[in-house]
Amino acid sequence: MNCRGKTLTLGARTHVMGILNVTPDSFSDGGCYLDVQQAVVHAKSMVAEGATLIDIGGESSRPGASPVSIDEELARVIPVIRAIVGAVDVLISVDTYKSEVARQALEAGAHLINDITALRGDPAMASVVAEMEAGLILMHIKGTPRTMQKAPQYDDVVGEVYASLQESIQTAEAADVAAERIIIDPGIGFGKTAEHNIELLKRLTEFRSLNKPLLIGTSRKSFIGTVLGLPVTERVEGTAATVCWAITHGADIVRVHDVKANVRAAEMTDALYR
Ligand code: 8Y4
Repeated sequence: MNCRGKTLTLGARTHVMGILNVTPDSFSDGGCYLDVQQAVVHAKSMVAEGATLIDIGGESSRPGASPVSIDEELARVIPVIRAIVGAVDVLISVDTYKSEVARQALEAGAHLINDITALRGDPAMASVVAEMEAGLILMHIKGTPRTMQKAPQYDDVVGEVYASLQESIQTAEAADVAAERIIIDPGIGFGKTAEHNIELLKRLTEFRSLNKPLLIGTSRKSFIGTVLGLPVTERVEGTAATVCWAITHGADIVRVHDVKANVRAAEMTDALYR
């Protein structure tokens, strides 16, 4: 897969995407030198631990989180992208559903857009990604980050997520996003109960017939806390178990906070499975 001139080789190994926190200190709206330097240090350390992609996000996608303005998101994310593109030699994805943030992020050197609305958040997103020849992650969400965990219900969670992703793929390709630059993601934790998340993972192989690379994000999520009865700080091993499972059921990329532990788990699983 080629994203803005940079190649990601899929199939031979699992790729680990490291999550970069870009939450500015409470007295600034982003771009502060110390915040940017801290982000660069974190990105470099994740690359040293084996991450081959870095996901940069300027708006919290956590349950109940409120949206931030375009200007605030740009102020947080653009200085960090510029600094990281010059500091590490891996793919940079930007977690945004806003087309103007996406355009400026790609101009600043990012390679792909991680759209947690799968093109349902901003009607201009697909054309920006197409024009810029960027990669596109289409993630399923039921509702919005603010509303998604208010008693989500499905008749058939796998069927509904599959159909929704299929529609988003059609939207992307109709807007001339290259078919080979699209990655799909069932959106673990986004408008799903613990039981829904577990069913999606049990039946993960069913997503293979969409014929797109598959990304899975389970890292530290609450369904792991529900199963193990552990707080967010104690979910590394539970996360690693889901990473191994996801790899053996079709995942190409895993999005994680704890890069070192999950790269080790992924490399070992690749040696057994691939
Ligand atoms: C602790 C800290 C516990 C953070 C949970 C969380 C995904 C994603 C997120 C995902 C894709 C998160 C932006 C949620 N999850 N993008 N983003 N796939 N593509 N929660 O699963 O990390 S944020």
